[in-house]
Amino acid sequence: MKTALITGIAGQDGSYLAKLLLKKNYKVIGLDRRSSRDDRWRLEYLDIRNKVTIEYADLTEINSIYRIFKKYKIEEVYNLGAQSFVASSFLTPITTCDVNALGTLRILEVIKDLDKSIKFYQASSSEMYGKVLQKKQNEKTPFNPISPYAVSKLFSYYITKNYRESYDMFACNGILFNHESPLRGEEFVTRKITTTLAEISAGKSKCLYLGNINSKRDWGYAGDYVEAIWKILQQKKPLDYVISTGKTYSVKEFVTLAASFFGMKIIWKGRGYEEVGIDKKSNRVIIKIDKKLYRPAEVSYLVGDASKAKRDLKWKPKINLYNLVKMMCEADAKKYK
Ligand code: NAP
Ligand code: F7E
Repeated sequence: MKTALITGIAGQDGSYLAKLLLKKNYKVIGLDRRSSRDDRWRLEYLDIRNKVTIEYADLTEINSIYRIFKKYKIEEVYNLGAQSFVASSFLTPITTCDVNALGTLRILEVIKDLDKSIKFYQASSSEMYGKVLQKKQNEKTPFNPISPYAVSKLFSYYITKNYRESYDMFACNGILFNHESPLRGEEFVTRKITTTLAEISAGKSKCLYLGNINSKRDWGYAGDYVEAIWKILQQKKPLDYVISTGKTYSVKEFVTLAASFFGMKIIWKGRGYEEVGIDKKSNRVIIKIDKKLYRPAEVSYLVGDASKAKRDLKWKPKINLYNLVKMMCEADAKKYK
């Protein structure tokens, strides 16, 4: 039985990955920070709350990380813990970098010090491409980050590569494009859309306020993406991989599709901040723009080329956007049945 450590186990990817590793007969240790709220709802949702071992620690405190590595014979580390919300990174850039950038370095230092044979996975992000310099982004596309979040992730990307090359460590980056699920945090746009439309449909809310609805993203399903994460650490050589679907859609297209699962047909009228979405059946404005939701710098277009993952990992996504949105809408609608 292998032992794996997942940082950020209470998050979306941490929970799905824990479920996958348990299925593969791993002993799963989860690094989680103490919270005054019970934030283990995702582990409960997947029915694995009592099957994983939780250790309290914080990525900003190296001693707490050391303690876990000394206590268990860890063989694989999946570093998923992060301040992962891009919009917040403009408000708390220093904390974001402490957790996302230095947090990675702290783990790498502990591994280098204690046992260099431990395999390490870093959760890198398509946000690193930022204002894109190539139409479809792959492992060779130059990075051009435009948020504190993206800059913090770029530090981690390079420090992971640097420890691999300098100290012969099995350290890899997965450059994952956006991936969603019913377990996605409600602050991210996809889940904000599906939860608010469920509320509107149940008469609990009147309007969905959004920022830049023309932004385009390559959205996949988190359950598919954690399979790729695991596969990256099972390869013979430590390498970096782009994980994506290869298709891109605007936020507006996501809203229109999600609304259809609630029996609504959206007609878009107006432009810019004045644009609204009207539900044709009720003839009510149910989507409005709130300019406060725009970011100081906006990544307007992302689409990944995961050919290398397809070739080496034999990985491809199973769930397309239609089925992903359907799954999320059905899960959120259940609350009101
Ligand atoms: P998530 O749901 O926000 O989970 C992140 C987890 O990290 C949370 O459980 C959070 O704990 C924990 N965390 C935050 N600060 C910490 C600290 N100081 N010490 C220890 N843990 C801390 O994010 P996700 O969607 O699962 O993403 C997983 C990873 O992949 C993140 O690194 C993210 O940046 C990266 N990524 C995500 C995507 C995507 O589309 N989902 C794409 C590319 C890369 P709390 O619950 O206490 O806040
Ligand atoms: O925004 C636009 C917003 O916050 C997507 C993280 O997992 O993926 C995620 O980062 C787009 C942006 O995700 C609202 O401006 C419009 O263009 O869902 P999001 P993200 O910023 O792409 C990457 C790969 C990560 O690594 C991150 O950890 O949607 N948008 N209106 C809005 N976004 C939000 N959140 N809320 C709105 O009202």
